[in-house]
Amino acid sequence: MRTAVKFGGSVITRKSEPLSIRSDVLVRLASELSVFRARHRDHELVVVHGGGSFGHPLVEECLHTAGHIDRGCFSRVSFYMDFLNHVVVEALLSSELPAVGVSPRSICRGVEYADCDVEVVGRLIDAGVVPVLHGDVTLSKDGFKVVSGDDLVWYLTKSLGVGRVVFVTDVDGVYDKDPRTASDAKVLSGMHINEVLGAAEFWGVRDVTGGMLGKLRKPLILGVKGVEVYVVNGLIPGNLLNALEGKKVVGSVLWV
Ligand code: ATP
Ligand code: IP8
Repeated sequence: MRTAVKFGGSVITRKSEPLSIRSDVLVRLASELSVFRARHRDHELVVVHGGGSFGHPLVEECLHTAGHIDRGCFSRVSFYMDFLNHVVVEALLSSELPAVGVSPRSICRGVEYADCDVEVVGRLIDAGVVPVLHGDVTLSKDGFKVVSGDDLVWYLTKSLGVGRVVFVTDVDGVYDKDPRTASDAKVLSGMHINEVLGAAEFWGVRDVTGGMLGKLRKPLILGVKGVEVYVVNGLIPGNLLNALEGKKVVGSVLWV
């Protein structure tokens, strides 16, 4: 079986503090991934990480000042996303995982729902490597655009026969309403993503790639089917490992 794991920017970085990595969380997530791989040798993994406080604030600033992603912005965002990718790959290597960074801007033309030559990613997986992609900026026919890590997850899922997707975030799953303002807010679980979209409210600052709503809408648009989807809190130790092993988690277990 193939599993795609998204290390959300909300969990591996502090999204409200520019260029700030949660190193302790990243190292623990890497070790959970490593334990999983050691226990399940036949199981293949692909990792994607988000932009968090390395991607989103920079892109927002460009959109605010220039109104679009210009050349300077493209190169700055590329630099910081590569930096974050190195840190993530380094954490995985330190946990004995054969991780290799793959730069989406080198294989994707963007944009809306990614459009990438993922064949190389499939070959790396076949070779026993753990490819590590990330939300990025890319050159599309309409200029420089953002490619969300979420879109990449779904694109890879559709193209490479992924059977389980684990979104690691900073929340206890997909809530029906904002738990900070509604004391009766519940985590939605055991449903098709379609039902979740009908039952959930989405709040907060929509980051440049659409936040939680964006994550859940894309598989329906791409026509992804037959996939188990976990949205789990990566701040809770053991939660990622449990999701990978299909056990009980603090989070939402959904399907599409
Ligand atoms: P990044 O895009 O940087 O990789 P991420 O993938 O970790 O980040 P976000 O896109 O920030 O995650 O989405 C997670 C956030 O979505 C949560 O921190 C929460 O504030 C927000 N959110 C909005 N609506 C909901 C909802 N119904 N249930 C759970 N979280 C929600
Ligand atoms: O955080 C966005 O990817 P995401 C990447 O996975 C940038 O949505 C550069 C903002």
